[in-house]
Amino acid sequence: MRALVAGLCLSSLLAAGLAAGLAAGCSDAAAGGDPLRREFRAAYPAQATPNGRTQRFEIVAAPTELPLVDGHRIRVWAYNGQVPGPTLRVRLGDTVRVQFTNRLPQPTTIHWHGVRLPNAMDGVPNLTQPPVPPGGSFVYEFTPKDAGTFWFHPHVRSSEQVERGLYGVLVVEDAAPAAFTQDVVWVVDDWLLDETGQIFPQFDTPHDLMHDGRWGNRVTVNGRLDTELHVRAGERIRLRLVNASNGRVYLPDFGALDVHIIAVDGLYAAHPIAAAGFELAPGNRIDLDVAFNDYTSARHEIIDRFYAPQPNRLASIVVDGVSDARVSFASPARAWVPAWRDGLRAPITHTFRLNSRRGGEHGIQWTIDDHAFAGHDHAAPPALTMKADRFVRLQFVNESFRLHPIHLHGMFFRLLARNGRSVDEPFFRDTVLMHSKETIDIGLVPLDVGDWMMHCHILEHAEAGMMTTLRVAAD
Ligand SMILES: [Cu+2]
Repeated sequence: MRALVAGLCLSSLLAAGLAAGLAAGCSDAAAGGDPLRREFRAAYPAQATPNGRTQRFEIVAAPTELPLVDGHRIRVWAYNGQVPGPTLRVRLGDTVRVQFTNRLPQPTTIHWHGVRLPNAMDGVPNLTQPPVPPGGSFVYEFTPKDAGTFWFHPHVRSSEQVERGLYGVLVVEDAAPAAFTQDVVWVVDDWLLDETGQIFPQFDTPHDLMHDGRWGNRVTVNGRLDTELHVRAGERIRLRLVNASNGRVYLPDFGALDVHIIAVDGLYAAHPIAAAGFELAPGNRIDLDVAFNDYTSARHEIIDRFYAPQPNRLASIVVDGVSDARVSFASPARAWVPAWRDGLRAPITHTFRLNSRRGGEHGIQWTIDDHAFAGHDHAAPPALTMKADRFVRLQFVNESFRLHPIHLHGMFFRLLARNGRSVDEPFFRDTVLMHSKETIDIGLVPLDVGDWMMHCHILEHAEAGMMTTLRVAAD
């Protein structure tokens, strides 16, 4: 209701002039008279709305051996003995309580990627919590503010720990979920296996650091080369794709299937979007609405075409038989997403320059504004302080030739422009892929106070310095 009133106010301001609009009681103190802030409205809520129910989970990180990829046994590090780790499913309003135990030979943490939560639960070592030592434990507890597809992974030596198999999915269902006939999670990952079929044991190699991180020689969905989803004609499913790779970007091709993106990085889009052409960078998620209206049996191969000369088969969808279900419902993709057409007229709050140089323990460092982040930098002042509840325009200049999927913790943003040309993405993101030598502009209204990481989600680049802290200060 509040959003509707704000919308009417905005149009009446435009139609009737400022004085009339203010006289009608449309001034919004929190917006500070800023039309871009006003346009944000309550695109996503400032506060969680707990329903009083707590969902308790136990997660143990430990080395194990599992039949993965083509089914042979691979030594991995896993959450609860699974790769991918468990999918934690909760309803919007539930409180998530995770009793975490570290049985790895290294310290670790769990970061809840994309979840807007209290800063102390964000899982960043030495910034929001001490690392959990081997044998140690930690309790994560938070109430998600958004329904959607999120994932979790370590934020300590992540280029090694994620690559060894530590990642899982957090699905926050709507309070009243749409009537999809199936709700399926596909975690996409690649593996660099050596000649013995085990995980190549050198991490952060000079090759990986100088290029786009560690790209594997096997591409799997849910840890397997042979993932198949069976559906019946007439079904309409929700398919949640998560890219858990260290560095690889995917461009999924669904062939003749009727596929629409309904959510990106957790949050619903303003309307369903054709799925073709979406670059799923490390950290990104897309939720797909797939309708099987063709009543002939068929086998559909889902192919990654990001690197055109070497397409990768991701998984298959097999349509067989006819469903009794009669599914007809409106797409849940109908969120309020500000267009921010005037976003590029707002002053640039800060321009971040991304580049590399020789030096550091790996021989190459990845830098933001000529600074390579090191662990002890958590004590240093943040790169930028933003005021909560104010529109901010950030610009990123990729001065390098490599890819950089830039991820912000604790907030969502809208992509405003690539290379100065405005883009119209009807959705928020928490991760955006920057191409070689590209400049992007993003707009956001940070809501959650605290120190939040911003880093490249190519984990080797982050490990070699492409990481920094943004502070959101109370207004
Ligand atoms: Cu990068």
